[in-house]
Amino acid sequence: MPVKVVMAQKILRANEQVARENRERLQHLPTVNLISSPGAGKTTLLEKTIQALRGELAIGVVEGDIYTTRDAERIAGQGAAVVQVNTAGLCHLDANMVGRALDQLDLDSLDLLFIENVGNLVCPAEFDLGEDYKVALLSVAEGGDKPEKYPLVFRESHAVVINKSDLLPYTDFDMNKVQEEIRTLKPEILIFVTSAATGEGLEAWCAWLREIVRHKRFVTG
Ligand SMILES: Nc1nc2c(ncn2[C@@H]2O[C@H](COP(=O)(O)OP(=O)(O)OP(=O)(O)O)[C@@H](O)[C@H]2O)c(=O)[nH]1
Ligand SMILES: [Mg+2]
Repeated sequence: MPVKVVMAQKILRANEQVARENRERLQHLPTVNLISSPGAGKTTLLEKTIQALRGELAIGVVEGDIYTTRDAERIAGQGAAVVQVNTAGLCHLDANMVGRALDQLDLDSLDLLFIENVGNLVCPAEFDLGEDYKVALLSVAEGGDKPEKYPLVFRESHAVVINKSDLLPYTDFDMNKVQEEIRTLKPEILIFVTSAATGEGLEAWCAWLREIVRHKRFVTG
């Protein structure tokens, strides 16, 4: 129906304007937008990342959730600055919601900002929030067909974290094949293989985070 298409374009155009304003506000703060299906391990990875970088990088988190504050409580439990955004039924964060969350954070006191998007592999990929990097998380327990079935999020992402590697022996997830399929969608994408449960692969992930912090400091002075 043509009316629906026009509405969607209007919504996305309005979002782009606010995303630009967010990007301006975040010009000195590297920002990573984490996107995955529900339960792939976004919050657990964030908890482990905050622990690993404690004393080194001041991390803030904007927590997107449809209704609850459970993830924000987990992040606050790690001592990081956190703002909860409840989307009240919406399946993704938009730039306006993130802008209001930024009002609640002391951006100058942070070295790195994460946005945990609402658990959903489809809608969040469409919305620019003003972040520097989208990172898609895929857990081995979800099945290896997800990159081909939900290509947009992988094409839009700078990096992919394949999480729950500790569960590989119990699944039919073919690590080489899935990585090939991801690289077919986006050849230059970075791929990290992690277990947020055991800590496997977190060093390489944290090394990349240190790198993007250094890079933005270098670029923006
Ligand atoms: N075995 C294993 N379990 C994990 C791993 N990472 C997360 N989990 C578990 O997976 C479940 C979901 O993890 P969360 O971190 O809450 O996932 P999420 O992506 O934040 O979920 P939503 O916010 O609901 O979308 C929890 O029971 C975690 O303990 C992992 O690497 N290995
Ligand atoms: Mg979560």
